[in-house]
Amino acid sequence: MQDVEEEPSVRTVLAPYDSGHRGLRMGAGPDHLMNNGLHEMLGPAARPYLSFVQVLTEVDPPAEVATAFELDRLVAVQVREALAEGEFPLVLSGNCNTAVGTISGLGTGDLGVVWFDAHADFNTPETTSTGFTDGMGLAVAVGHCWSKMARAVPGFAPVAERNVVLAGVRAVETSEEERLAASEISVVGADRIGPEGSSTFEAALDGLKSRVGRVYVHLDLDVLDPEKAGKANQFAPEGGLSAEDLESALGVVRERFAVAAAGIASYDPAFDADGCVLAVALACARMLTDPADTESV
Ligand SMILES: [Mn+2]
Repeated sequence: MQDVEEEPSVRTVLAPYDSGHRGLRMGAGPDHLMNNGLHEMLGPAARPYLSFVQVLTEVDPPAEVATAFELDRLVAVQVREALAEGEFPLVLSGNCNTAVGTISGLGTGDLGVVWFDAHADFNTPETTSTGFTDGMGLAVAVGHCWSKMARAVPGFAPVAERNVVLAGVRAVETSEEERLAASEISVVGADRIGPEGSSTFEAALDGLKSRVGRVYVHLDLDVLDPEKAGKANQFAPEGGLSAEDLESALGVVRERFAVAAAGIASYDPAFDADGCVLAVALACARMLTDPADTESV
C-alpha cells in the first residue's frame, strides 16, 4: 500500500504483440525498451514505487482481430486499476490499436487524445487494403468501426472526434484523408511541429483545452524522421519529427494538460541497431511520466 503523500508511481503495462503475434516485429519493442534502460529511466531513484505488468493473451484459435481486442480488454483493466491506486499508466505496445484499451481504462467522457503518428491509423475494414488492424486504431477509438468488439472492452465509449489531435502525420491514404476531412479530428502535419513554427499545433491544443483538462498521449515512434532521429519500424516514411521537435511538442502538451496516461507503440528494435530511437523513446517516457506533470491529476 502506498503512502498517499508519495508522488504518483508509474505502472508500466507491456502488450508485446504485433498483429496477434507475441514478440513479432514491433511486438519486440516493449521488452526491448524495458531491458534497455526504461526501468532505470523511470527508476527506483526517481520513483518510490514502480510496477511492471505484462499482459498476455490466450485467444484460441489464434486470430489477429480477436487478439487485438483481448489485449485492449486486459490493458483497460490494468489502466483502470492503476488509476484507482494512484499510479500513472504507461502502456508499451507493439501495435497502436492497443490505445483503445488504454483509453477505455481512462474513461472517455472528459478525455482528450493527442496522437503522434506518421500514419493516420484511420482505416476501417471497408477501406483497408492491407487487412492490418493496426491501421484502424484511431478509427476504432472514435467509434467508426469494429464497434461490437470495442464495446466489449471494459469502459469503452467512443472518444468525441473533436477531442482528438492527430499530430505529425505524413503518410495518409486517400480514403483516410477523405474520412479525416469529414471528421472533427484536428490534423497537424509533421511540418507544423517543432521549436519553430508550432503555432498550428499549439492552436489545436488550445482548442482542445477549451473542452478537456486531461489527455491521453499516444506516441507511435514512427512519427520520428528516419533520417534525423532513427527508423522506428519498417513502415516509417520519409520526413517527420526530429527528437528535438518531438520533445518540444510533448512540452507544449504538458504545459496545457494533465497527462492521464501515455502509450508508446510501434517500435521494432530490428530497425534501430544504433539505438537512436531507443534514446528518444526513453527520454519521452521520462517526460510523459514526470511527477511534476502528474502531481495535479
Ligand atoms: Mn500508428
